[in-house]
Amino acid sequence: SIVTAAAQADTDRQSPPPFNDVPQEFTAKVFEKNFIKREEMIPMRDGVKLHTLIFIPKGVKGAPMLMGRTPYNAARYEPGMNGDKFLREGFIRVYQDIRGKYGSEGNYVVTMPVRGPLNPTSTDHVTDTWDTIDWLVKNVSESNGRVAIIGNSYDGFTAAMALLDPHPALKAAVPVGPLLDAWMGDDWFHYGAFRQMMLGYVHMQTGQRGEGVIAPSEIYDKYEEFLRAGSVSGYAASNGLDKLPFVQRLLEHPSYDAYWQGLAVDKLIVARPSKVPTLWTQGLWDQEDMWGSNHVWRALKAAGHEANNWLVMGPWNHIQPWAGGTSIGPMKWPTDTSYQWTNEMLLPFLNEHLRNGPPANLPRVTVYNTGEKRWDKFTTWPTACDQGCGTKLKPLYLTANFNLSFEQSAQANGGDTYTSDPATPVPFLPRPVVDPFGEFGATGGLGSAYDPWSKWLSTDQRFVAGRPDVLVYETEVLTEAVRVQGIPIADIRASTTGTDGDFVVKLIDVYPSKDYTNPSASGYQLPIATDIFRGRYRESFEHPTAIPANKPQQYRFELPNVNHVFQPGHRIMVQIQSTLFPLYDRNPQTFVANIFKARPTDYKKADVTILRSKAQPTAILLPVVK
Ligand code: PG9
Repeated sequence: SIVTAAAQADTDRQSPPPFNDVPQEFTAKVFEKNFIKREEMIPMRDGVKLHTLIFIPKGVKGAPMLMGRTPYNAARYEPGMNGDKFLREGFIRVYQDIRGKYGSEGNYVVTMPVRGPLNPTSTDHVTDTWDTIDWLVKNVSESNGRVAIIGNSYDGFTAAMALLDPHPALKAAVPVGPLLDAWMGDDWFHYGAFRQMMLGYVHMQTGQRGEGVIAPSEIYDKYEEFLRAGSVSGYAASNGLDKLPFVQRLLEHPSYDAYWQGLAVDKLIVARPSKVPTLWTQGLWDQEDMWGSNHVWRALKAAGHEANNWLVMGPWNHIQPWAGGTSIGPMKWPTDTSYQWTNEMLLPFLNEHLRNGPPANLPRVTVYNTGEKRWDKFTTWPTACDQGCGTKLKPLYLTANFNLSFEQSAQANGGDTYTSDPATPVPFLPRPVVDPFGEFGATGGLGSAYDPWSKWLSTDQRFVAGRPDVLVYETEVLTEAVRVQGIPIADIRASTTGTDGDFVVKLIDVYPSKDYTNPSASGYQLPIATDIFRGRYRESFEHPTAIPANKPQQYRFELPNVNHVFQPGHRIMVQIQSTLFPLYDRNPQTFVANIFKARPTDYKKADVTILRSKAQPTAILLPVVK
């Protein structure tokens, strides 16, 4: 018989068993979140309302509050079904959009200065935090009236600002990788060299109030794009970024003038120290904010305020304090150091100060030992230093034939010359270099997690070691371990044919040529402390001066903190170069009033000679301890 297609389909549907895995009716069991969400617009003293999300574990009473203040969208922090670690531990979590961002009213000013000469209004992060805490303790009935503030980077900056006039209910603060002095060594500059790739960040942050929309750029490789644009102002103009007020402000403030000094939160905190227990935390390979935590801790200690200030430095990049602290490059740690920080340091600290928990008994300073792969506890830090540490810094000298030695050269003359050409700057990452805050990096969130940006400070330096404009000095293979605990100082004597110039110094642990158990670590050149110094600031950060051509000059600057052991079988290496491009803008090597506005003709090749004679020694002063 003839069966129509429709009749056949009917039969198929009805014939048992139905050939269909999608039942006619199905409702999955609905699991309920283990917390309640409140959304509030909290009024500040000037009437501006700040968008605040409050997550309360179900059924809690007398719970402490853990708050964060962010320019990155409070809603993004909403936890999943089971809450986050702290909700599960019974903390109420509070996230607030700072003034002018996302759901909050008011105006956004990048790292808004405190009220005063740089901020003529009646409010700042200090008052906004105070007003928010005041509201929270009066309006969150499930709380015990105690608050801690915590946050990473920008949110670490807002956490630190709370300390300038803490509300009595603020019982603890945990600034993690906070931006505190953006000119000296956090996001915007390092010793005056400008981190021009942050322009992508300004684009994302200030191009709009809400989610960062990045206009696609025509060139994928930022190395090529920045090179073609010439100066920083040329780049800003070619991308339309010169219309952004913060970019305009940056372009007018290349030096450490009153603007940057007034923004240096570490100095403000030392001038107005609080009694709030504070756990300053940072990564040893933080690609964005290497300055804040350790400098403010040192300054507070020097001013006699260490009793309520603790310092933790872990083996982390900018985001690793929060997760994935098991490795850096091919180097694996035996434990998850992020998990240890959260569980063994942070939680006990919060419990002690917010719930009368047992004393956390944190050592004053805890630093991961990146050579012996374990946490070390210190009663003070650094262990060796120029003055007042008991052990002095030990110079590791550059010597002939590109060697390094603890013995100073007896040579009357000596130096090694390279040509630094602004037309072919040394890349800071293998090309192509993708903007972490640009159209690719920013997709799906803030670009700090963007790989390889997140790892540039720990990248194997073999990719540049063979360049003629990178000087490479190394020790013999070590037969004994060299242990360093503190802050190495680069003490460079150099002359240049130019009238300005930058100096990049990398202290490197060279792994043995063959590692049978971890082949990818073989011969790895692991930078353990890297920094850049803009030569015009060698005499004053505020008033730059031209470098006299061909006259030896001294460039002395601190490198980032280290707690490391160069193991037998390894070598110590030092690399010196003049550029780290395109992360840092190029120095034209001709002295001009404002480098941001240098003209194409100002960019000139220079022959740079690193001196290593008896009279003009170059050394890295190492905090060597027994
Ligand atoms: N490092 C980022 C930042 C902080 C402050 C100003 C500009 C950038 C951040 O991760 O928040």
